[in-house]
Amino acid sequence: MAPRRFLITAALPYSNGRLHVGHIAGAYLPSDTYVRYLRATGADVRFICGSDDNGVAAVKTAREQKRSVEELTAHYNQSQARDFAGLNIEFDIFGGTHQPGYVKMHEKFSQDFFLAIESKKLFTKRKTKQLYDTKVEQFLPDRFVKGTCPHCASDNAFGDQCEGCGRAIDQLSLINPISVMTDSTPELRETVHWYLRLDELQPRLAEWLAGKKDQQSCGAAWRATVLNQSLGRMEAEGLPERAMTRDLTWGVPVPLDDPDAEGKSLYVWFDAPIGYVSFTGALCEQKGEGVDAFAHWWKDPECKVVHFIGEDNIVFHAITWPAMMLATHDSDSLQGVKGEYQLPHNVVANAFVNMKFPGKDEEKISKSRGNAIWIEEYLQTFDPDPLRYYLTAIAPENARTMFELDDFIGRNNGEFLNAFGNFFNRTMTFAHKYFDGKIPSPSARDDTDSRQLERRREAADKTGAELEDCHFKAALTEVMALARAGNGYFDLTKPFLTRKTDMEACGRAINVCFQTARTLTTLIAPFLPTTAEKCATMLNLPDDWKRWDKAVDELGEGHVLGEPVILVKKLDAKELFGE
Ligand code: B3M
Ligand code: ZN
Repeated sequence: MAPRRFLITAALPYSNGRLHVGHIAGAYLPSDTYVRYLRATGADVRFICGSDDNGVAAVKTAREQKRSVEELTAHYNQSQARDFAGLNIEFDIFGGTHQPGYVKMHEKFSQDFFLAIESKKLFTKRKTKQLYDTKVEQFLPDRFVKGTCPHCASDNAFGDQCEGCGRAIDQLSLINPISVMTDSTPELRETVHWYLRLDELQPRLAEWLAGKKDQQSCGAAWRATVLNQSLGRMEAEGLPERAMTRDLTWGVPVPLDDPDAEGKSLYVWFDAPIGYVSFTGALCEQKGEGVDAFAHWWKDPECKVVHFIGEDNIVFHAITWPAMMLATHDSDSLQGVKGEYQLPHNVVANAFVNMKFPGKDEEKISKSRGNAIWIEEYLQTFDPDPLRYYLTAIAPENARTMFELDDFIGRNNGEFLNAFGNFFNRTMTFAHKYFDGKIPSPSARDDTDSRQLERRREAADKTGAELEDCHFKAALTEVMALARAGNGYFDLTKPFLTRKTDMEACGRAINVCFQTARTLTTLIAPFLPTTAEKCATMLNLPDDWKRWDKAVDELGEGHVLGEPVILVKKLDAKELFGE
């Protein structure tokens, strides 16, 4: 049987800033964990990411910092790539929609996509009025205008989206619009844009989304927040057409031989998701398969496409992007037939993580408040795994959660070190002291032993089932429960006493502890790859130790162990914040 096939994407970070813990908790850590797990089950997976360079935000930041947009986006593209590597978030490719080496292919994919939709007559070209800043003589697309949200009255609304309620915004509906370039009140001028016929596509999109409510396999039913923000809103408010072009010279040029298209680019939310596809093409080329091999991942119903994103990206991944793909189809299939772009199997969105520092209130992570923990700074002092552990333990899968400094330290020292680290530590120490660094004989196991061994299988099954459904927090809880059960078994069988009275019973217990440790090594690997490597080296496991179906294999009597190392270090809050 052919292995299961997945194309996994993590939201393309805007290349106008550094990454903080909130970004990692949102899209990157869960996707990396999922990919590691899928590979452990033998699936064929490609994991795609890269920077989103064509945004208006980059133009704005470059302008503020008086550098070219090319220079700014290249700088952050590289800094983000370093942060991901430092956290062991291992994409198969980290491209960039405007980076040298990618931009040409990306433009081609984006323009072809635009033309495919145009040929299906699913764009309307229309004259419209748009806000214009007379001081800089420029139209003000998207985030270049700020104002009050017409839906929720938040003052934190931009010309594309409201930060308060997350709704997509038509800039002309903003109350009291202000140009962010000059802080002046813009005037209305006429321009021309191409609008995607979301209204026309709505009935099929709604039917497709409704089917996601009771999806059964991998990723199971879609998360409620994703369905609410897509299907729910669509049913409540209907879908208006949306402009897919901008008056902006930075970005992918509109590929039409039409004087009205001059000086215009594709909307960043049009080209950004196509980045997933163009980077797949670039990866195929790098692997010597040729660009066209991208279709094996994108245009084949046998491959499942899963997008990992933060909550503010839901509308674009669950409505706009599927609508774009549908708009290119010849068939009337809801999903796409072979040879057509396949709509996402799942869109996995996390909520935000707020920050809470000792003696301060919980607040949203923000650069201006200076309350972010930057990955670059974190990695100067710490290993990746304490952060990976904590961000999974507090994963904001259904609602916002809080990154609390004391809790971060406490969970590492009190929970991970105590349960997981100590179990390995005491088991290894025992074997080296009393059994010559080898696995002792299982001799005749009793019920307690069998129950503990059975417990391993249950843990592997439950952890796997939770991971299949993208319940990462629950999956980690299962792994930790097995570590605690291992400690419970150790305490109950008391090898530290039996070693003086009954060496056979002592060896039997230590043997079962090692079988448990072996299982824990495979189960923790998707979450904490560095820790798992250390475990595997200590246990001297065969090369295929990551395979999920090997997780409950037993280590034989006499198996030679590696040297014990410290698995989990005690952390001190002062190291991170120098209080
Ligand atoms: N650049 C994400 C953001 O809001 C946006 C994602 C694009 S994914 C195609 O940071
Ligand atoms: Zn709002």
